[in-house]
Amino acid sequence: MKVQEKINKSILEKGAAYLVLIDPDDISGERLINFVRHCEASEVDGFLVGGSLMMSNILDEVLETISSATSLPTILFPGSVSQVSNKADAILFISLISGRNAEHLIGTHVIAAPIIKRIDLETISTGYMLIESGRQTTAEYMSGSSPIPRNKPEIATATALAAEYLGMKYVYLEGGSGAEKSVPNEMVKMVSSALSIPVIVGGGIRDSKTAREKVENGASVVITGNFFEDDNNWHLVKEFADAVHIKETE
Ligand code: 1GP
Repeated sequence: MKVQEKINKSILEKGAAYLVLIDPDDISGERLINFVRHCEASEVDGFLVGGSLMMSNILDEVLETISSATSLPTILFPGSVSQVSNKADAILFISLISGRNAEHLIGTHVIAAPIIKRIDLETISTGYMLIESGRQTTAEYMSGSSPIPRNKPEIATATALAAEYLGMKYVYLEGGSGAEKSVPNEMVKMVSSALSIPVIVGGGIRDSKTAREKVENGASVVITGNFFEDDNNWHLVKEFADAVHIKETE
């Protein structure tokens, strides 16, 4: 089964899917093995791997480590073309549709496409939208684009609709890793109600209540990253998964 089908199956059966973002700069080796096993036991649906600023050159190694420890899918979440790897199960083929920077809309994609074809990697076309979240995030700075104002859900909705009409498979509302504030519930609600494709929400989600609110407002996929970089929080992975899997806990 393709990765996209697996995610859609989780959405259908559990109400929403919960993916954990792994930044290869932050975790590797035995600690990574323990973490992914713990996530699988806690009913996480898969892993995003990547980041807007990757300092180390260990992407392949990290992907191999994850695959050796779990059968959950690994999905590249690339901050740049150098983050394409045949060790992943799929790649979120993201176009930064909230910005007007041509490189991030289509430029880097042209460079990556032949590589993806050659390694026969599943692509999941995703409209990626940065949403203002308090202070400036790494994704905003690195992409040289300004986010959609958090009090303008109608701009987010129009942008997301355009993504759907362009044939994209998902829309990702991104507060940015470590965001001060998560994407506003009203925006999640307006965008999700207008769309027939799944809406992914991530950035600045640090408690299960917030994760649940995103699903209650229409999110089909919730992503967390930073929060579980601290081992002291690992015991809460199951609580987050349960909060996102709304059909199983209602
Ligand atoms: C970042 O949406 C993801 O791209 C996750 O954000 O690290 O803030 O959980 P956090």
